[in-house]
Amino acid sequence: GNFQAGANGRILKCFCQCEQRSLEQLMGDPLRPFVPTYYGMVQQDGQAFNQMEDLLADFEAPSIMDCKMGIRTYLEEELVKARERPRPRKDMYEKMVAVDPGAPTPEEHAQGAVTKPRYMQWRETMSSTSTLGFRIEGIKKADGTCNTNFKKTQALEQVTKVLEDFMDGDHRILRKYVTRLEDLRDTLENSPFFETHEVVGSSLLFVHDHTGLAKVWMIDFGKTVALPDHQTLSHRLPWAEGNHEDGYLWGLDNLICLLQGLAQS
Ligand code: 4IP
Ligand code: MN
Repeated sequence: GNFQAGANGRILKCFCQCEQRSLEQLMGDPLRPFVPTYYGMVQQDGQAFNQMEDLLADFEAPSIMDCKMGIRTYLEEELVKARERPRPRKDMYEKMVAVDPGAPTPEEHAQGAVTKPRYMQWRETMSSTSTLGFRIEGIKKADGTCNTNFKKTQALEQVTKVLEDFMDGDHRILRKYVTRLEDLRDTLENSPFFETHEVVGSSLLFVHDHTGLAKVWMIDFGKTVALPDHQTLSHRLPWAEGNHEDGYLWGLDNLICLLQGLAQS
């Protein structure tokens, strides 16, 4: 996989230059408390890794959820590349057909392949990415159960149910998550890094345990890129090709709103 065991309290993740650049800058940004501490690049068995804090270290039998943030899950440059030189992907066609055999066009069926942006956009519209600006990617609960079968979890009611189930109706945990996300939003709105970067394919990692510890971090910066000079983002405006908007804060607003609603029920 992407990970390897690291030293105590640290993990090793397959090296990615883009991720390294982002993590290094984030260590000097107000967002630092919401990001795994970065310990630099290391080599092991001839392979390069980014070494970072193991966010699960302080938990006892943690329950974990990964939410992918934003309205767009691929970079604008991938769209340009696919237009200039389309690279049909058989693997993505197969992933598509496995979920919905009717999804590919007759032409795509004949090719047995789809382009990456086509696949990514289809995933966005099948899930809550397009409608809510975030989607649930996976959950691993303290009891050992694992679920990554959320490709078609789109409706607000479905998403709400999954979130409720993740917290087993524990309002103490829920309130801690809401507070943490509100703090994160305040920090994002005042972060020089966030203002000047397009944050695509990044997730929020939710972790809690039976002791009542509950935290959220930003993870996965492999597609977090600096904007062309002096450009800044609102992270709330709709995306149109060329404006680089990622919908990150729009999604976070929706997520917070949903959880606040649950906290009051
Ligand atoms: C995956 O699709 C995810 O979107 C990956 O994003 C993406 O990696 C993969 O693209 C794509 O196949 P499924 O989740 O539907 O399987 P992430 O890494 O954020 O989970 P990229 O490379 O875009 O980060 P390919 O091109 O790596 O296959
Ligand atoms: Mn991810």
